[in-house]
Amino acid sequence: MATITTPKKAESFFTGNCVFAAGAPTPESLPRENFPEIAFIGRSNVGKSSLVNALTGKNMLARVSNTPGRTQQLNFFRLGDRMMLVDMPGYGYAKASKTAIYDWNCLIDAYLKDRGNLKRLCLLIDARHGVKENDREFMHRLHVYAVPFVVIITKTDKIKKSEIEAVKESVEAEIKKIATAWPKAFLTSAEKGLGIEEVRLFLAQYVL
Ligand SMILES: Nc1nc2c(ncn2[C@@H]2O[C@H](COP(=O)(O)OP(=O)(O)OP(=O)(O)O)[C@@H](O)[C@H]2O)c(=O)[nH]1
Ligand SMILES: [Mg+2]
Repeated sequence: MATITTPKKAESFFTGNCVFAAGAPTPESLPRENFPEIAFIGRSNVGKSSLVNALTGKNMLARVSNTPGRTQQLNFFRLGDRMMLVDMPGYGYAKASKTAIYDWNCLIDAYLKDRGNLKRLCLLIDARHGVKENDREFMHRLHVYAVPFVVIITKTDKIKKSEIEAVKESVEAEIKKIATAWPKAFLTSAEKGLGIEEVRLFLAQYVL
């Protein structure tokens, strides 16, 4: 099996030609293409769309917003003919209606339960907030559905340098209880470009 071992190669792997391929607001509209997929999920406003942009080096690819709950469908971005990156709608948006939460659950379940080409799910955690109860519930769901996932801590530029390691340790203490979680969490800042190389190197191995 080929491997990507240098940041330069991982960068060119992620930053090549990338296009919006499909948006899926309902289970029926999930695209049937069979490219290897990497998906991004987490609480509303955690920085999913920003991370997709940072990984691909394209600021305007996924829509970033100050308004939580902005991404409301699964957005599929195709990188050449290598893989898809999937920007998912977040959970925990305080103003979401009951119907919207029900629809979200149906869509997310449909995707997670039956996606043989999903190579790795990235679960994002905001460095300022750590793991919240709805993150725990979501991790439990991933465990039940046997979905392998990796935790990526976002917005590390928003906390003091001295606090970063403690956040990582507390997140890792949570995920080591879950069999389908990668035991180490990644520290990133999409804003400052921190940790992006490491995440690219890690993810590339699952799509080759
Ligand atoms: N300081 C800082 N701000 C960030 C970072 N990543 C994202 N943000 C900001 O956080 C806000 C939300 O970012 P998004 O990428 O839209 O978050 P999201 O998880 O896709 O949000 P929804 O789609 O609404 O669930 C925006 O104002 C971003 O500019 C980061 O690493 N550092
Ligand atoms: Mg988004």
